[in-house]
Amino acid sequence: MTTLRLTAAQAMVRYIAAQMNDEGDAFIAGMWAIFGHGNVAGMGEALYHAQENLATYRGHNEQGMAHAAIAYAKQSCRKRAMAVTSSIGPGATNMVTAAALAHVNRLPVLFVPGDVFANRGPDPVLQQVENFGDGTISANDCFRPVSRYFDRITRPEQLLTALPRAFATMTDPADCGPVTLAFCQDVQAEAYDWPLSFFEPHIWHQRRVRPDQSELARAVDAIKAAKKPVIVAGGGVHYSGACDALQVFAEQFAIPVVESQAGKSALAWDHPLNLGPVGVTGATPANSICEEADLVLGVGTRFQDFTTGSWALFKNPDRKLISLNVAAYDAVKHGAMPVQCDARVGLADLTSTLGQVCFDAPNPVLKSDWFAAVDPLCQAPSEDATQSNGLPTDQQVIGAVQRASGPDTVVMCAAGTMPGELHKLWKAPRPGAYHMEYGYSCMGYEIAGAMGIKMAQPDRDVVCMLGDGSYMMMNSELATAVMMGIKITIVITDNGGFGCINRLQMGTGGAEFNNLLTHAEHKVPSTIDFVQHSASMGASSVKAGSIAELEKALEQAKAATGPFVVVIDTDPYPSTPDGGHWWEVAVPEVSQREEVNQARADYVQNLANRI
Ligand SMILES: Cc1ncc(C[n+]2csc(CCOP(=O)(O)OP(=O)(O)O)c2C)c(N)n1
Ligand SMILES: [Mg+2]
Repeated sequence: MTTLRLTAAQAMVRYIAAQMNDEGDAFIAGMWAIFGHGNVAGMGEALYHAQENLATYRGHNEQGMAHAAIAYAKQSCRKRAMAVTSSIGPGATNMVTAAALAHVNRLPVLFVPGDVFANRGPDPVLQQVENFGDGTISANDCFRPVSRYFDRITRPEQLLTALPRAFATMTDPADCGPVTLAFCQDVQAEAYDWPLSFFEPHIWHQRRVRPDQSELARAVDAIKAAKKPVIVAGGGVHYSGACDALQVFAEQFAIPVVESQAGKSALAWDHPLNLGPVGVTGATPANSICEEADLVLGVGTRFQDFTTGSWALFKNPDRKLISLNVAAYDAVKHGAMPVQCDARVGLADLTSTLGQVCFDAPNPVLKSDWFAAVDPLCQAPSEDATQSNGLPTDQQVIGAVQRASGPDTVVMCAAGTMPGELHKLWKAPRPGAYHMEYGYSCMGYEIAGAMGIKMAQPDRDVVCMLGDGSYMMMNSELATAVMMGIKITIVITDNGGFGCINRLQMGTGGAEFNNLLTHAEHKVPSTIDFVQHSASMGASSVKAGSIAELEKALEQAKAATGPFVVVIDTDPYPSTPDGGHWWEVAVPEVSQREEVNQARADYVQNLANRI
């Protein structure tokens, strides 16, 4: 056996660089790294010598780097991913939130946190979390519940099995998610004689699981027996590359399609069968169809509460549920009839097996009425129109961004007011035009995520919609984007705090408290200047005092070569009232506040709709 003597870190890097997808690209497009104790000597040295085959990117915060990696994978429809390495201790645990984000959204990312000495000689080392009762525990055990595959590398040769398992997990459509290889720092530096064959290029083909024939037959019978079916398109439609197959299927049988946050843009917004956003942040066309549907066919959706209106949306008492999903876990949720398979092949099989059935196409008035109601909300206010407090609304901001966008624009977001408003209002012309991290809805995903999207698809314009709260939560990757020359447009809507949670608080009968900055126990009023703050990191930054100025700024942004930030003050109170379905948020059973008691009564009443 021909062998090559390398350290374990050198071997890991060499192996990673040799893993390909079935489109001829390296599966791991690069490794984000912040070095410190526990990875600088081992991984750092290995990455330095491997730069031609595996790029290293330096960020400013481990969580932010991981967000960029995850957004890269999501925008690449999981065809490509990135790795992130950190020092031991705080560098590592900074990535745990991002690991959870990737886990919830079923997105691949390779985490390589440094770990304590396997030989335990110098214990306790700097940043070591000592467990009094278990010598095998380190800070990295926090990754276990948020990793699809976890291993601690305590001997070099463990990589011979751990790395293939890691890639098998990241490239498996059902198991796909974050992988953590906690890498003991002494082991990183240790040499071993590796079989040369370990480093040969390896292609990971996308597995397209065909449906079991009897599951398919049962689903076909159920669809044939239905009168009012509806398709709920989830993120799996995108990850499987099934948008065209979905369109063919929907058109052949005239079945309406509704879209979850992750599914949005599967069909063009103006396709007659695309009834648009569904659920809590959904619109009237989709939600009214879903309320009456006697058959709900979920495709690549994990049916989270925002999609199902906390399971109160699909309220037809005769309603059947089919879940076409590559993961068994999702395929059987809520008593669904499972069709466990890849979305693309499953939809194609359904199309060819269903025969001649055809349903009544949805009434186009549903959509025209909806747009007649909400389009005016997105229009620029006329010069003399004054808002209740003189501030533009988030809907008007969305309208301005939409008007400045082209077919290749990707709008992205994760938390705050904007995800709900964009789900309802954004008109996505084609797959990939809408990138929403709404599985974990993690504040702070946005700027780093926008950077990852642009790295995945440099030819598309990326617009990051960002609340002032999310900006304050995590903005340091803006400096990274500046330094890497990554052109993204960031629209900061400054409504003086946590606007959406303030509204949720009011909606559940609560007093306005501790969400907007004006309602917090602060001694000095906020004077945060987002323009100066972002400019100090090197971004081009402007303030827009009105929607008209925002429109001008968005034009200016087109000529920018790096990040371009537009800050606009918005009204924290309005949100689009129409369309959205009830969301279950537990309201206190006992309160001194009459509004809370009333909200509790409404809550109990709404609970009765859940089936
Ligand atoms: C890391 C994290 N912490 C807390 C939350 C809960 N949360 C969701 S939205 C939000 C407020 C967002 O404020 P901002 O970004 O300003 O958006 P706005 O609603 O004001 O438009 C909070 C606190 C979260 N989603 N993520
Ligand atoms: Mg805000």
